[in-house]
Amino acid sequence: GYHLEHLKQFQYERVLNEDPITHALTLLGTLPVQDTSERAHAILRIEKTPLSVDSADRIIPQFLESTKLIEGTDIYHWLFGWLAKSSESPDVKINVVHPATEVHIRKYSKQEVAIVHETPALYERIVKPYITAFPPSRTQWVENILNGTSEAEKVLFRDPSPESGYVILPDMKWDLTTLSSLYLVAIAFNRSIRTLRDLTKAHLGMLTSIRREAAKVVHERWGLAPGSLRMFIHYQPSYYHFHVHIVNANYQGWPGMSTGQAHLLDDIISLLECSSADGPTIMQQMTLTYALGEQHGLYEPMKAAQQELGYY
Ligand code: M7G
Repeated sequence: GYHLEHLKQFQYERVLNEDPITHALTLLGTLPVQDTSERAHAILRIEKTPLSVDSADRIIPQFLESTKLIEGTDIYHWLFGWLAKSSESPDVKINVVHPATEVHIRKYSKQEVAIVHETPALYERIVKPYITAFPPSRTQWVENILNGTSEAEKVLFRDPSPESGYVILPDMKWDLTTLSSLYLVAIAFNRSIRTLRDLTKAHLGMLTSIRREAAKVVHERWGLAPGSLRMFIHYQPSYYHFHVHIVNANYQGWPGMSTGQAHLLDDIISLLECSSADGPTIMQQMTLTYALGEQHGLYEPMKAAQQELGYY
């Protein structure tokens, strides 16, 4: 497991990314591979945890060990503070990817993006072969969740139908506590849907069920009212196994919520409803426009194709 003794063997190589907004640092290094004498690349994303509302009344009297005045004037003062060691809330949340592949390292690296246009023809020629080339091992974590070998006790809803079923569980981005930044994910059992380009009217039942059950589960568990969820689908996603992001609508801080990448589940449902019963759906006929990071595997071929098509 990824306990302290294992993490302490991390050998630091370099910083992949820093994010002052989310107070996060992403590091690349190596960790020993279990039961071998080898080391493999490890990505550690270390993020300072939010201060919890539950401890608001104790922050000053009990949590703060020391302070240092930075500056002050008139009625205004700003100071550094050190939390007491005894504080019961964790200081950081650490996400570990190990062994990390080259694709992971590229995904977590700071990078510039470019807007590209993906016509249906470019989808067929460039994107589809790219998706198909991923080894199944890339979505092993999804298989583990679906067959119940990992995160089983975290599952909030399960419909086991192979065609239209799915599970809803907390996303690994979430700390499982801070309701204001709630983040769940719904993962389909149907393995044939790689992206929203594969969705058809036959999937409407599954999509509306996800919309309904997600709202129900957050109401029952956390008392969140109708309308408190923003549900969306990524294009491009990182993992080509169909899933829906389920996020507290009042929180905007998560990455991956920008225009072009996040498509509202409700809009996707509506686009399918507006599509003709036979023939390609609207999403299969559309040019999809989105930002690609320069480290993304599609960046070079898509950029070259933009020139051919006269977009650049
Ligand atoms: P995506 O749109 O394919 O990629 O979403 P993104 O990571 O660029 O957003 C995949 C979603 O699944 C993300 O929100 C991840 O945080 C989440 N996720 C990824 N993994 C490997 C796991 C996991 O092992 N468990 C859980 N619960 N969520 C994961």
